[in-house]
Amino acid sequence: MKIKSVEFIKSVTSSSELTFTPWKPKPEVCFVGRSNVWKSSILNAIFESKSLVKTSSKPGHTKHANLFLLNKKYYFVDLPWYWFAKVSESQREKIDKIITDYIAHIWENIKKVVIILDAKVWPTEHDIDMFYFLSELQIPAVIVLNKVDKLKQSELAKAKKIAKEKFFWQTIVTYSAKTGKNHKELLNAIFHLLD
Ligand SMILES: Nc1nc2c(ncn2[C@@H]2O[C@H](COP(=O)(O)OP(=O)(O)OP(=O)(O)O)[C@@H](O)[C@H]2O)c(=O)[nH]1
Ligand SMILES: [Mg+2]
Repeated sequence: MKIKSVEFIKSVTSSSELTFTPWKPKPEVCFVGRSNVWKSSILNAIFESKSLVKTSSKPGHTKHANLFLLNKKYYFVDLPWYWFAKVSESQREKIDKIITDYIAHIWENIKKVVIILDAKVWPTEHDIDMFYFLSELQIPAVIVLNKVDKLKQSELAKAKKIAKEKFFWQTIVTYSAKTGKNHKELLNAIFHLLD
């Protein structure tokens, strides 16, 4: 898939904005994960852009659903983190509601959700909860084990084995946003059967 154009379309800042869908239905791919797993940075890498998607060295940055139109054909959506330890329970619930309401509202258009994990951290209950939520809606997931440049071969093999057990039957891609390792594999997994 050649990236010909990417446009920022809008930010959905609260669930109340989802009572109608102001954007034209197109196939969507959403990106989710705990805070600071480099969701926004991976989107920039896919878009071949350095700064279109806002990133921050301060964890907990992305708080809205940010929609981008790719090749005038697909929406790629940077969703907020579903887990960040350093926030109040009410803030966490508010963000959780944006993610789950967004996915539940647009589910018919969502072709895939890319769940990004830090390969050094075993899948947490929050990752698994998201996976089951998607399974109930019959939305396929692509599991990305990011930051693999930090792992030894044996650690990587173990991380893959555990991910396979936890996210059975889903596509798993090992990746490094830092080195670009397996970028092609990531694109193949995302764009496979998207139309
Ligand atoms: N060294 C290095 N740093 C990176 C890379 N990718 C992301 N970062 C840094 O990691 C930090 C977090 O990246 P983000 O992409 O904002 O992470 P996120 O998962 O979107 O985080 P939230 O929006 O908080 O959920 C930023 O300071 C990035 O600049 C990379 O490939 N190499
Ligand atoms: Mg982000």
